Amino acid sequence: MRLEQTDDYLRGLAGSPSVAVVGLGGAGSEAVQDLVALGLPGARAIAVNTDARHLEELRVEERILLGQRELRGRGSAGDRTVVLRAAEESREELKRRLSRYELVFLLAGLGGGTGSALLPFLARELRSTDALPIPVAFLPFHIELQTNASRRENVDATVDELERMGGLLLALANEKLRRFDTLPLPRVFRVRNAYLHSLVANLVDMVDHPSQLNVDLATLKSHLRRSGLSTLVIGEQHVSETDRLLPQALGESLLDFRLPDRPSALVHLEGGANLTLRTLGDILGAIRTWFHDPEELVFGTRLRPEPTEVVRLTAVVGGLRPRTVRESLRTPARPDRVLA
Ligand SMILES: Nc1nc2c(ncn2[C@@H]2O[C@H](COP(=O)(O)OP(=O)(O)OP(=O)(O)O)[C@@H](O)[C@H]2O)c(=O)[nH]1
Ligand SMILES: [Mg+2]
Repeated sequence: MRLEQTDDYLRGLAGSPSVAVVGLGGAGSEAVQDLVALGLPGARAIAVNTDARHLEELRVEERILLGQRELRGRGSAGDRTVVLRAAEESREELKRRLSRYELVFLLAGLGGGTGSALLPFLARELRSTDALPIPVAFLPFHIELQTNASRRENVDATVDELERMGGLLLALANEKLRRFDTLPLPRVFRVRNAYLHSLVANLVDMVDHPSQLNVDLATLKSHLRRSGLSTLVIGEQHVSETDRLLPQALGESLLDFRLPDRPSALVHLEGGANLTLRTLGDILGAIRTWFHDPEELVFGTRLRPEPTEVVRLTAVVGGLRPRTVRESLRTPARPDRVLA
């Protein structure tokens, strides 16, 4: 390459990673709509469903109706097998349409037919492409499962498959929303979707902007390849109270996961221009202690040009132990307690 071509070449390469948020089935698609309303600049919003009426009502950029011949747009009636047949038929087209993005968030509420079947199916298909699929599963309230064995088996099978696949899994437990039980249900779902919005925004932001100690998409992918089943921990704290950054982030998490004694972690810290090296060192030291000297700790940081008193944490935490829904029904996930 001639030297004067380098600038053009770099400009072509250095664009932000392309992102898609893809809703699978009813609950997943509604959540995508909420995410977009909260603002995800540049991300493509897509809904996939077997239910034409539900698709029609959504405000998203792209809609995909699956199994048109077999199901005639009337939904799956909770039957995962027909959804899988429909997906199998459209396998190549789905893969082609979704693998053009670098980060693909796949959202589904577990328990029905469409989302539960498509989530592991598409996550697996996309793993053989350059796209990084990130499954987001909404786990039903315990009460929904305790009274319905077939639904429970449905959820269990899907979670099991996702956990065996490894990689980054964001399992948002409705049960953890019980702490907002003075609100009506639609508002509770909006609280959850706002939290999911922060998870998505933090992750995209981490790999998007160059940092002083850089974590890019390639760093994330190689960390995930080594870390098995992983999740995301996010939090914010005043610079004078950063020792509470990780405990608070874990305690407030709406995600369901079980930490091992010594997880692996990719930790990204963002602060203001005034964030000192000593504070960064203290935060990292605290994280090390919390994670009992982790198996692997990859660290990145970015200082904003302006001063601010807030430090923001984004951590991809790996080496998680699988947690079956059956087990989580007996003992609700409390990652804060696991380490106590
Ligand atoms: N509508 C809706 N349901 C939610 C939400 N969060 C979780 N759910 C639950 O998501 C689960 C799956 O429901 P749907 O998304 O309607 O199911 P589906 O994937 O469209 O599957 P089928 O309609 O059976 O083909 C149910 O247990 C819902 O109670 C949400 O934000 N909106
Ligand atoms: Mg549906």
